[in-house]
Amino acid sequence: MKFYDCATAPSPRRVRMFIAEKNLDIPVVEVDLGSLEQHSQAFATLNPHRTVPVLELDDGSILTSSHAICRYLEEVYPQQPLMGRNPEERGHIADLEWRIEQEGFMAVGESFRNRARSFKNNAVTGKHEHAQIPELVERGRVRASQFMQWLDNHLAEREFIAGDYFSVADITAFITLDFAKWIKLEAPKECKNLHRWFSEVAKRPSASL
Ligand SMILES: N[C@@H](CCC(=O)N[C@@H](CS)C(=O)NCC(=O)O)C(=O)O
Repeated sequence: MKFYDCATAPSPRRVRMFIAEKNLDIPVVEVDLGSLEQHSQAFATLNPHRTVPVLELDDGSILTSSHAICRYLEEVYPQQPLMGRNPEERGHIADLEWRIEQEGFMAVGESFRNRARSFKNNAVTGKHEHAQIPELVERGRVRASQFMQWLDNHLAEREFIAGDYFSVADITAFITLDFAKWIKLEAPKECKNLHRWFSEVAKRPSASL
């Protein structure tokens, strides 16, 4: 197995945290998005979607999205489960992660990619050019703020996002809040539950990766 990572990007970080929480040792290949290595012939041949993370399996096939990679690793290494211990937990965690990804991560990404000059004609990942839409910069920020308010309320009655145990939903939300700093967005001080939860997750060794 080989994990194609990028130390500076949020989606691979999600997988990095997941791998660390499970104490797995998977060989890493660093991909330099800064020098646009994702568009090199070698990388585009491996992953035509031109994104990281990628997990290359021992049979040579690849997985190209963080959710699928985590799902696969959870199946192969069921110890220290992060995606639920029974069908109910698995269902709730999948539901929560979908919301965090759609309403948090995608909102931040939309705001970031439609503003940063380096993405002028690449507002969407991949080989096709897409112009930025300036209106999405503010809309993404508003959506991300609304997401933070929702998460703060959600955490009022829970230690972690899925309940009293750490799960992949915490990983996805944690990297989303750090990603939000790229658009200079932080949770308001009044979001006390969110701050309490964030500093708890930040203490985990996996959070420093
Ligand atoms: N849904 C995918 C998103 C992957 C993705 O967009 N990765 C970004 C880094 S966070 C990337 O590779 N970007 C390449 C580019 O901007 O050209 C996942 O969660 O793995």
